[in-house]
Amino acid sequence: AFKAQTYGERAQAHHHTLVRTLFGIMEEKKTNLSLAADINTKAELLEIADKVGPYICVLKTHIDVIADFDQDLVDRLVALSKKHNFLIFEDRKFADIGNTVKLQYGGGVYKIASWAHITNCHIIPGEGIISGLKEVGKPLDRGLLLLAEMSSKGSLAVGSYTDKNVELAKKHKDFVFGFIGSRTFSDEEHDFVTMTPGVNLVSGNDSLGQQFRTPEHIICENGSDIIIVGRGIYAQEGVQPEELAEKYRKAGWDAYLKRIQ
Ligand code: 6AU
Repeated sequence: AFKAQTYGERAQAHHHTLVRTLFGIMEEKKTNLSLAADINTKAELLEIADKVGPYICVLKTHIDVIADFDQDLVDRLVALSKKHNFLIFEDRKFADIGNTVKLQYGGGVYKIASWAHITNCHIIPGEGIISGLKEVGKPLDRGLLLLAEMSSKGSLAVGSYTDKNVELAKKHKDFVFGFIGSRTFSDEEHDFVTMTPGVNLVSGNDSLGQQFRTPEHIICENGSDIIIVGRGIYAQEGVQPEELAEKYRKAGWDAYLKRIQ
């Protein structure tokens, strides 16, 4: 049912503050595109975030690959998120016990919870990882995605493990608002957001197990909500990232319009 509703309709009905904000941005900017900015210097990350900002709803970072990380980078990313109206998703993939992830999420070098609207985790340690992250993130109105599936070849996140993600998300829906996965996981009662990586305009693989599917497949057929695109946007020889971002924005949005029609 949620598959046929507009992002705007779902925003109005949603209990999670972050989802209302996210769907609102998506409607306003007509984009369900997230940039996976796997860039390794501060200057290049800021440059691409500023150029591609107008076309995306979410900027996804791997902050620990930035060689010259400093607090100024984070301050400037937050400023860009306000300038262009996008959310920041630190793709940290937490995977430890509750007490440890609390320290990793709230403190350390990166202080992720202080600037990232969204982060994600594996449920391999059990429910405590969600409870630990929630203690830090919920008071700040942050949101968590669970890795219900992965895009890589041979992923073990399938079957009953995937189902367990959905069960825990329902139990912690005051903080968990959705999943990394390839399709919708919503049912009649629960409206979850799915963000899907491994997206390219042409399907195929890279040499290290990544598997790419098209925006049409992911959004229209599978009912996912947001496409995450990295190398499709920033690694095309001779083509500007903003030009490619607009191409992916349009492909993702057209697939969404087809789905809700
Ligand atoms: O488009 P790409 O392949 O250049 O980038 C895909 C991005 C990378 C991965 O770390 C991430 O998506 N990712 C994730 C996420 C978002 O959690 C899960 C997954 O199953 N596969 C995947 O590629 O930044």
